[in-house]
Amino acid sequence: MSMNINWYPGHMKKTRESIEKSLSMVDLVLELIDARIPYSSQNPVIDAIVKNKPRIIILNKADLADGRSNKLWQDYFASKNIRAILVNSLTGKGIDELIKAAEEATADKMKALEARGVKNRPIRAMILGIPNVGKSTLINNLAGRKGAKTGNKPGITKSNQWIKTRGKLELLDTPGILWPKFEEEQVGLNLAFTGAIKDEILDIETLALRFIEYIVKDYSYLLTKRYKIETEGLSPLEIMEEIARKRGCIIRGGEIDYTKVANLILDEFRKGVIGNITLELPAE
Ligand SMILES: Nc1nc2c(ncn2[C@@H]2O[C@H](COP(=O)(O)OP(=O)(O)OP(=O)(O)O)[C@@H](O)[C@H]2O)c(=O)[nH]1
Ligand SMILES: [Mg+2]
Repeated sequence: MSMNINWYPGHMKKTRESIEKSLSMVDLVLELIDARIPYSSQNPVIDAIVKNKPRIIILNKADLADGRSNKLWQDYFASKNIRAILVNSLTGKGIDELIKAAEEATADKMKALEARGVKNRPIRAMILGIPNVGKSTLINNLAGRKGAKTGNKPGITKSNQWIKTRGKLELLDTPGILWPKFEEEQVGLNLAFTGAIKDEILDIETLALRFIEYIVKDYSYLLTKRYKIETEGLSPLEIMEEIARKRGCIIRGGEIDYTKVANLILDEFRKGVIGNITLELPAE
């Protein structure tokens, strides 16, 4: 498998420099990752970029992931002294907790500022994450109706604007788009399964097959429930063909429409209708 990696190396240095510039203006980093693939959706150099700045991990799309796995990932990050909050950016679930965590993470700094006479300074934060992880959705939800830009603030680079949100949080209006990992094959697959990378790393039929092969291990009951099929003893290809028959993905002459069924399966996974699925756990 080869992913289209040509884009990244050329842009990585520039991207990193521009993020580092923005970072110098914020008190806190909100690192968005996808709760279904927390490892694969985490940028490899995030530690080096963020350094010692307070940071909160947002396990976004938690509504699509497996509840038990969400807890395991929270525990895992807690063991590394990083707070991870479960968020659904579409509904706003978890955002109150996020705001509270942001206040706690910056409390010392705010106290120090107050001691110097700076009162009620907003908490300035920036969102970082790979493409499609939900950065814009989160910003919109945090901003609510107050989404209008607040204009330039004196002393801050003119091109950057701040968005007021609930609580004392203010967000830099441009999130930092990090590049995804692309060295490991499983990571590439996970990113493709969830739709995070649009690059055609595999044809859609093979991708769907790899997906079935993977989820049948832990989530065969969800396939049974959704598609009313038995998976016991069937190969991934046979499972795909069963689903195709159940769902009418058949072309004239009674043959399986592999493209159609592959799209259907991946689409239903991405929408969460197959069920709550997490594709990787901390130990792996
Ligand atoms: N179910 C669910 N879907 C979400 C959530 N957050 C975002 N989405 C969906 O994920 C997709 C990508 O969201 P965006 O907010 O555009 O992601 P982004 O990180 O801004 O993407 P880029 O601007 O391309 O880097 C959209 O279809 C959103 O509706 C979430 O918490 N739950
Ligand atoms: Mg966006």
